[in-house]
Amino acid sequence: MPRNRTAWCYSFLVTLLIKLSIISSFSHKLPTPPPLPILPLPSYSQLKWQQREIIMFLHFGVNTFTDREWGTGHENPAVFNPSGLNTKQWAKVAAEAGISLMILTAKHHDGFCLWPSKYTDHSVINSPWKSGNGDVVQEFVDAATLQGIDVGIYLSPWDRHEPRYGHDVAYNEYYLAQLQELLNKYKNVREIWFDGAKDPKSQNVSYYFSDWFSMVKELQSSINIFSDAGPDVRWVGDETGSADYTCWSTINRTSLSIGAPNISQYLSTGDPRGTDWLPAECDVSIRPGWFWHKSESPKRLSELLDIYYNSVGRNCVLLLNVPPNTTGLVSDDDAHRLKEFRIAINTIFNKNLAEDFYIKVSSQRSAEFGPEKLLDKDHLWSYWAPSADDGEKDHWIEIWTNDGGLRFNVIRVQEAIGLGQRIQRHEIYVDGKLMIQGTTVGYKRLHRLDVDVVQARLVRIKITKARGLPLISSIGLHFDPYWHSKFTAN
Ligand code: FUL
Repeated sequence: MPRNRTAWCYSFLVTLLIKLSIISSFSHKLPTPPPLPILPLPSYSQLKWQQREIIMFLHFGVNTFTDREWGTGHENPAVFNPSGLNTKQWAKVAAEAGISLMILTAKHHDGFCLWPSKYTDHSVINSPWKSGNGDVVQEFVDAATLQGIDVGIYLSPWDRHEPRYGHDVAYNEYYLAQLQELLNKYKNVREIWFDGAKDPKSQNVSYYFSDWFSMVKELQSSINIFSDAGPDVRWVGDETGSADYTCWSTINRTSLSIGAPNISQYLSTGDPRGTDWLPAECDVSIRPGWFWHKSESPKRLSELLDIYYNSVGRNCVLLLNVPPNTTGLVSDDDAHRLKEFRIAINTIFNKNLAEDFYIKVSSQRSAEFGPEKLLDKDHLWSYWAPSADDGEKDHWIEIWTNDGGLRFNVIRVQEAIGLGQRIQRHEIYVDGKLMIQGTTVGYKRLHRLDVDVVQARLVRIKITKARGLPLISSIGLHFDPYWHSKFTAN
């Protein structure tokens, strides 16, 4: 072989080897990108809100002292006189219950302001509490911050005290002035609550929601605005703490208007074809009323757990109202019940029984999207993704044990909602028997089985209908010792 030909072959081989090693280093080291999202998507603030799961409402004001639910607006500010108001106790109770956001009624329908608003004299200024020098909102914000808890504010649009109510421009200017006052004075407000209620006799009063919402976002951009129609968080459509069995975080905002009748069902289910990400919040009180009344007592633990399964377990955030009493404290009964509630949730969910077993999936997109992602602690950005072209009609996950040792009565499924809500239908089989015919999943779906406990070898979660490929961030099998189903296992 001539010399120059040998040299050419040698250099060709070297180049080929270099190229091959570059290609193989690419194909071995670089991860597969995540799949494309399916719109609409949550905002950063909406994701943070969703992860809170349970937040606390505090209804407090003149009604606490007059034993009413809706004040007339003619209350004498002198009635507001808590003998031992201690917002640190509120925050401590909340912290012990694992709450990360508390929302206070700065003004309810009676118009009485818990902060010294310069735009009205119907406020703490004219109450005997701290000789008119107090500010409940400030004390609330300080105490929450000290406990590392975020704050939210409820400012009722319906104001039964203010004479400008019903005079559209004048009243909207007044309302907007108070909104600015609050959001300038109290920083880092994470949720603002716009109640759609109006005086039944003056339904044609206009609330300038667009002006209010724009002003809110201008003053505090990371806040979530709650109303019947969002724009960040929607009302679930009832006050029982329960969402529909099917609950989408997506909806069409154009089909909603604040305070409108006949939209409750749409609010409760959301809409798989919705173009807006607008997740639902379930508001309910720990007691029959929103305000504290001596004659009332807190719901039983079993009722609170039902509420949890029907709200958090159906892709919503639970806003649980715990009203301070006339002393200005969360009453012992409520604090005790809340603590029991937190202990129960931890007892049920701190242990994921699926962790001890073998997980098999129908397919996987690549090494980065395998079944082990279903069991880690990241419930948003670490997820199992099936392969796009696995030829299977349904995508499924199986949890296996060899010895019949799966003993549980709750199944948890979570979607990677950062890439959109997708699952429309799913089925769960236990040892081949169809136990659950489910619909939506969303951030979190909890199924309590109709048996007290199941002893099984195989659990199969089958996704039968989805908008695109399902992306599942977490699954869990749990045992709920508080659950007594109507049926008994055979
Ligand atoms: C309703 C109000 O009328 C109730 O008093 C309570 O504040 C509840 C959360 O919203 O619309």
